[in-house]
Amino acid sequence: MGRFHRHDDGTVHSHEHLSHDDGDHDHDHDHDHGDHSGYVTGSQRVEVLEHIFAENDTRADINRTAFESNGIRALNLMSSPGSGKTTVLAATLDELADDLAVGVIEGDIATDLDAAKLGGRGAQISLLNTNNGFGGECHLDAPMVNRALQGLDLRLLDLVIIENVGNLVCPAEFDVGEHAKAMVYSVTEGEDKPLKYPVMFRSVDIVLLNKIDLVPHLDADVDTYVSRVREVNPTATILPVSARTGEGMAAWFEWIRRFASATTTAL
Ligand SMILES: Nc1nc2c(ncn2[C@@H]2O[C@H](COP(=O)(O)OP(=O)(O)OP(=O)(O)O)[C@@H](O)[C@H]2O)c(=O)[nH]1
Ligand SMILES: [Mg+2]
Repeated sequence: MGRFHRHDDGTVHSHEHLSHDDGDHDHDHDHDHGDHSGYVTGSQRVEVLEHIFAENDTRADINRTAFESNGIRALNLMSSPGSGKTTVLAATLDELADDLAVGVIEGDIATDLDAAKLGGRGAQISLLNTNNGFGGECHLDAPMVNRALQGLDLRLLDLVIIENVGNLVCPAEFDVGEHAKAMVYSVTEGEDKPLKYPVMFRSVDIVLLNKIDLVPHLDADVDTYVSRVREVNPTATILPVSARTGEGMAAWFEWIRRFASATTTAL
């Protein structure tokens, strides 16, 4: 059976990986723009989707229990490819190294490039390549994170940060057992993105508006970016930052310390 997930335009995106134990399989990127789904009725398709998300959510609860029974807070960090997740993470690990035991689940379709960049900064790193038994998925789901937890010694950790696969749509649809969702949105992406791809922007607790060091070189206005995020998410914390220069990063470090020390999901 295929795995489907919802896109904001209502189309359904299928993958062949409901079972994660069936080895490598093809990544089916057919988008269902008409009824080529093989389902007899729309309600049949809805039932399948509900089943798939219910299965994910059950596994997410297992992950959350694993975090909480070890006193860990978990953050799901998402963005388009290249917005700056790894650069933000590297600075964050350096900042927190003396006070908090941090674990990173590094989700990428392929390579250990990001995991290597984060090594040597005092954190435990567990790499999960989705093209290694997970069909090259464009997001992490709860079973994948569950697998990656085996690469961390949870008893020693205070905080786990999950760097999701770079993708502006799919990762937001899957609860992986985190306590909060964060996203990096860079000024090079264009100010229209919250309106065009609202699902992730709506889902997050905090948006890091990254690469503000580039504003003088772009036809970009930080206030417009902030107000576009606000249009789709009135409550998220929005922090303009440059992971490159460090500008604005103190506010992020303060946020993540507060998040890590919270004992409930209240931020
Ligand atoms: N000028 C500037 N460049 C940045 C900043 N943050 C990240 N970059 C650069 O942007 C590029 C992508 O950064 P990454 O941190 O790899 O982005 P990512 O979101 O982890 O990328 P994927 O994991 O591939 O999705 C790299 O060349 C970074 O050096 C920033 O604040 N300013
Ligand atoms: Mg990265």
